[in-house]
Amino acid sequence: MTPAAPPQGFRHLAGHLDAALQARLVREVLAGVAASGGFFRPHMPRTGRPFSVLMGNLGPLGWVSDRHGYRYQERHPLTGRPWSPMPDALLALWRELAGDPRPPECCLVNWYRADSRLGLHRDEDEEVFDAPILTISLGDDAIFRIGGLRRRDPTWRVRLKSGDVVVMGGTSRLAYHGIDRILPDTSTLVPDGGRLALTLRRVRAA
Ligand code: MD3
Ligand code: FE
Repeated sequence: MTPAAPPQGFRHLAGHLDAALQARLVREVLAGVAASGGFFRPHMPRTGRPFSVLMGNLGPLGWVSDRHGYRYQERHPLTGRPWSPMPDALLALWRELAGDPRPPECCLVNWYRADSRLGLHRDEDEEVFDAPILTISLGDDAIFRIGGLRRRDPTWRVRLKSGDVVVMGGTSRLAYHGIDRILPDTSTLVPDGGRLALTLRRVRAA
């Protein structure tokens, strides 16, 4: 069964970013990721299984996953370099849409190719859950799935397109969600193809 609507606090702003801003974000985000050491492939803590998604981070804290667990850290796991700063355009979107006076501390950059997926999970490695999560989709379309607070709750599917912004506040902040699949070659925005998802999070209280 599919619920009539996604959880309270979920907002899908379709087509929020114009083509020029999308192109600027791709350029600035890829330059920032390259400067700290490039994309890395995370691994699942218990099994060591590699993610099919490549990751990078921008901002003071970056999310990483390896045999030791999931965590936020200040440096790239392979180069030890600090993450590059978040582009101003991302901070401006947060100010416009997040409704929280504190800036985001992490922009996780997920790079999906044709066969990449992200299984159903909750974002719960942060120390605070009172700020929303904001996600920007760039490049190929994706089938996004969002459910409720329990893994077995019914889920709801949304097709995310380049330039869409999703805000997860309220109840939806801790809802199960994932990316079922990418629709390859539906966009030419990303130079090497695929989809970039930029996920902005507040990690710490102060
Ligand atoms: C709903 N990323 O990085 S974005 C993630 O497209 C993540 O890369 C997906 O899930 C992506 O953790 C989905 C939308 C998203 C992000 C965080 C959420 C939806 C969310 C947190 C709570 C509920
Ligand atoms: Fe997530």
